[in-house]
Amino acid sequence: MVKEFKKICVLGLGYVGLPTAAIFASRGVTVQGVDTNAKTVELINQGKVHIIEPDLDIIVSSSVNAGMLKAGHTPEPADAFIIAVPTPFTGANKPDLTYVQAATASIAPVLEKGALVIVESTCPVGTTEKVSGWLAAARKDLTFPHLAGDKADVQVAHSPERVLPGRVLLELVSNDRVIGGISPYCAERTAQLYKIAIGGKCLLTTAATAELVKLAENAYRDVNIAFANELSLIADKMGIDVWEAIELANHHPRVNILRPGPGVGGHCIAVDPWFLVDGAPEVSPLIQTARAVNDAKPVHVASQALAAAKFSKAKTIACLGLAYKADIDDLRESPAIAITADIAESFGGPVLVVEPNTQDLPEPLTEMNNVKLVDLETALEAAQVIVLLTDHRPFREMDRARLVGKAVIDSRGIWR
Ligand code: SAJ
Repeated sequence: MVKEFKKICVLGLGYVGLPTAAIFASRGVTVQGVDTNAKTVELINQGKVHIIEPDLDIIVSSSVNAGMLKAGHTPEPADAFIIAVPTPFTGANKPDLTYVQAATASIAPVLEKGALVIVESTCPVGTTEKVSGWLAAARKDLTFPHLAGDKADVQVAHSPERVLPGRVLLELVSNDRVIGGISPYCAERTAQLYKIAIGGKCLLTTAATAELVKLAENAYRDVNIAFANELSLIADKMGIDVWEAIELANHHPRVNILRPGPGVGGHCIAVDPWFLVDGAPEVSPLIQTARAVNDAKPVHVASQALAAAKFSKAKTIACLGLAYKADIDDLRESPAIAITADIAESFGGPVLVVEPNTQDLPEPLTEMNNVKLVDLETALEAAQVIVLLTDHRPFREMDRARLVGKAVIDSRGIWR
């Protein structure tokens, strides 16, 4: 008889794990969330959240209050385990699987026959098979699908998250899911679980294909953003408004150029293409070049700001926005931080930072004594150069007359 999913365990209560845990809990599944961060666990058990994401606070507090979601540090036995921990990259652009390995090790002792293990973390091709191997090495009393196929005691699959920060709860439920099993039954079983919570289609394939699909999606976006960023440099050189040019080009029925920006940030698009490159460095020149183009954009924006400050003999510069994109609090890999640090280092004078979604400056800005976090009003009052780095709502909606007489570097094209 097929085992029901009465209790699941979600490992990693971050931008993906916490919404996933809360959605399952809201659908009547008992959920244990596991995180290594004591503060995160404590906050969630109080029904509170540690990240800004629309409606997440409501669904977490109601699930915790209903007794369906509780957080802890060590996994308990469950019918399914969803691994949603970070997969960062090292300084040499190599994937770092330490967190996935630690999460796998933590569930091995509590695995029971019939359990399902899903890797949701974005990972290099071959990782899910490794997870199955690591579990097999730790539990000689159970069989695993990389050796036993459909007949294995434990099922292992990859189902990459594809949700867009800022729209996570909506996309979690409505996006189609790619589900890759180490064996076909692993994929079927995973689809049975997700169907409890999601309305999108479940598209079944192998674990390795699902891993490649996820990486391809983010590399595709990175390459397309690189095109827009390169175009912005070309247009700047020619004295042409890139935003107008793109708007006009996009009237063509088969052209859809993305938006140039200060560079690519976040934990996904700036990272995942490297996982593809790492797997096939000799045949991925386009993806590598796109990374280089996007990584060079922050240097360009910082030099534009410094040139404007020199030209206008500015005493104070304001940098608006630190998050990697609009209306979220995520600062990971944010080009805005690197740009602000570059400006502060070369300028020497006061650099006022406005970031409505954070209370504290992140490193390395904390160590720079000419950088200060202030409110929008103070920045607009004091600065002669305004550098727009993140298109947060308060910046989009502010009175543009406040910019008159100032040098403006609008890296997102919101004040045209
Ligand atoms: N960006 C531009 N120009 C654009 C679009 C984005 O400069 O036209 C920049 C943003 O400012 C940001 C970065 O790119 O710095 C990434 O932002 P994003 O909104 O494109 O993507 P993420 O990183 O927030 O989420 C992506 C999504 N992937 C795709 O759209 C293919 C999301 O669906 C994935 O689930 C997520 O990565 C992930 O977790 O992998």
